[in-house]
Amino acid sequence: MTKTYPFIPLQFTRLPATQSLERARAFYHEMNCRRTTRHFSTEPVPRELIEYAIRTAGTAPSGAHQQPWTFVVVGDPELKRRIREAAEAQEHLNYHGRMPPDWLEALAPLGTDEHKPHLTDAPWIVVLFRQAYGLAPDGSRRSFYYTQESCGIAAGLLIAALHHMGLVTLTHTPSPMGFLSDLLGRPENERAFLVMPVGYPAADAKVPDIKRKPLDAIAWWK
Ligand code: IYR
Repeated sequence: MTKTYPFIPLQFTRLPATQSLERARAFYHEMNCRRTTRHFSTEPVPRELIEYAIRTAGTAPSGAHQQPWTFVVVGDPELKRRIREAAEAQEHLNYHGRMPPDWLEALAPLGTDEHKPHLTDAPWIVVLFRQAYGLAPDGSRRSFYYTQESCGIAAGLLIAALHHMGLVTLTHTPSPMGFLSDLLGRPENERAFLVMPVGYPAADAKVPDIKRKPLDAIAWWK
């Protein structure tokens, strides 16, 4: 017989309306300062910060609370070098034939290319793997649900946590990502989902001068 979880009282602090608004504004302004940069410093970052960011990501809601994520944190310079080499090999194929012209055109304003120095400059690379299904130690499988959505939400919380602690990251999807399972020795149920170099920005880090869509372009009230 499948048992239910015991149900316990929700821990919830009701905030006064003024404080809610104050916090809403402050959090928006903080998050609106977040930028993705491709220019990282080689300065080390304490491991404890990355641990807290991953703990925060692990608070994400997930389908049936199956928590279908694994975070592999790479700090070893030789392993980072191998990841960069394999990612650049894939990206070379992407930029020189695999990506159709309209995709290349969409990327052109951002100035991206197959060179990924951030993968060796950043002190850490966090690779998020999505567990497509559950795998017990005896090899038996169990269905997992909404794993893409769950991992997307977890990645969002990780990015917010990193920004909040004063670090920068870059969301990288060096498609196809199968090489990461080999290099990082992951089990058959895990698929690389997102590669995120994490660190401090380089002193001369640059970002494209992009604008975000205003509220009235992204929300409709009915
Ligand atoms: N994965 C490639 C290409 C790329 C695709 C998109 I969509 C981007 O927003 C940025 C890059 C790369 O990382 O260069």
